[in-house]
Amino acid sequence: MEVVSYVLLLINYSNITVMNKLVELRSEINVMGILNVTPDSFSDGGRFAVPDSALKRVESMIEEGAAIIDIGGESTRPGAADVSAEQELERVIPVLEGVKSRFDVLVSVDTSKAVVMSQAISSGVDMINDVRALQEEGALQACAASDVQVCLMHMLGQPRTMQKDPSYNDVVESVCEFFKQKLSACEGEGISMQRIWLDPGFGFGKALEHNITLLRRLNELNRFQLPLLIGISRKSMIGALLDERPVEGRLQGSVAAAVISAMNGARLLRVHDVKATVDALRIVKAVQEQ
Ligand code: 9MG
Repeated sequence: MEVVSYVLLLINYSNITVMNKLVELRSEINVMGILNVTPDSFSDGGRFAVPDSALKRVESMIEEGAAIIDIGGESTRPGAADVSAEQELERVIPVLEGVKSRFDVLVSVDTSKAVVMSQAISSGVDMINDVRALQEEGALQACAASDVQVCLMHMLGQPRTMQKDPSYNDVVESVCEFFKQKLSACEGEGISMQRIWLDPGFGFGKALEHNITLLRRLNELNRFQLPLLIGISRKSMIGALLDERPVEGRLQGSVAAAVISAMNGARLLRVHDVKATVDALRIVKAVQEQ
């Protein structure tokens, strides 16, 4: 076989493999492993800012069963400072390219900036995970010009101020109304619904009672018939429910919240503790499949 045909065959094969993985990602319950590449990351102390150690962390998350790795270069914890696009690009792109060249795994990039989205798309990202739901300038267009998956997350306000007394009449209905508007913006830009994920944004402009209500009524978000991505791992809500437990002691609470989410329809759990969550979700799947 000619070299050119052989290369084309390989490219087609790898596209089919990625497509199969995406179909599986949208239809089964899976785990997304978190890889923060921010110096001020709240849960890993910034240990993974250097690409080499980041790659080791990715390898172990894959071995533990993560279906997708979420790389983030902007801290979105409450009160976090803004980062420039240049800083974000410097942090995220080498890690994304390193992961894509070494591992056969889906990768998402957690960003709100159009320029970072576009660069990540050129570097082979599979999903854009945007906590600002494509509201920043150029973000809708950057995603529309690609075929990557897109996660639209609900947030009230901005990370710097979002936890200052958030208030809702009905948090579930507010989140649904927000999704309606963002889905219509996506449709208007030509982003197909087959690429969209929804995320209620636990801890993003929500008091403890709002987070509990969202978890209890999560199944109401299934009205959009789109896969739900849930990020609840080690969040302050878990700490608050465990007598202000610090981040290191939130494993069991986080796994319990992941199980509740999966029982209520979540398809993708964004977590720090991959193995424990994967094990717990195997129990959920066995019960759901019977
Ligand atoms: C980046 N990031 C931090 N928390 C998150 C959450 O709850 N959901 C999503 N999609 N991304 C998050």
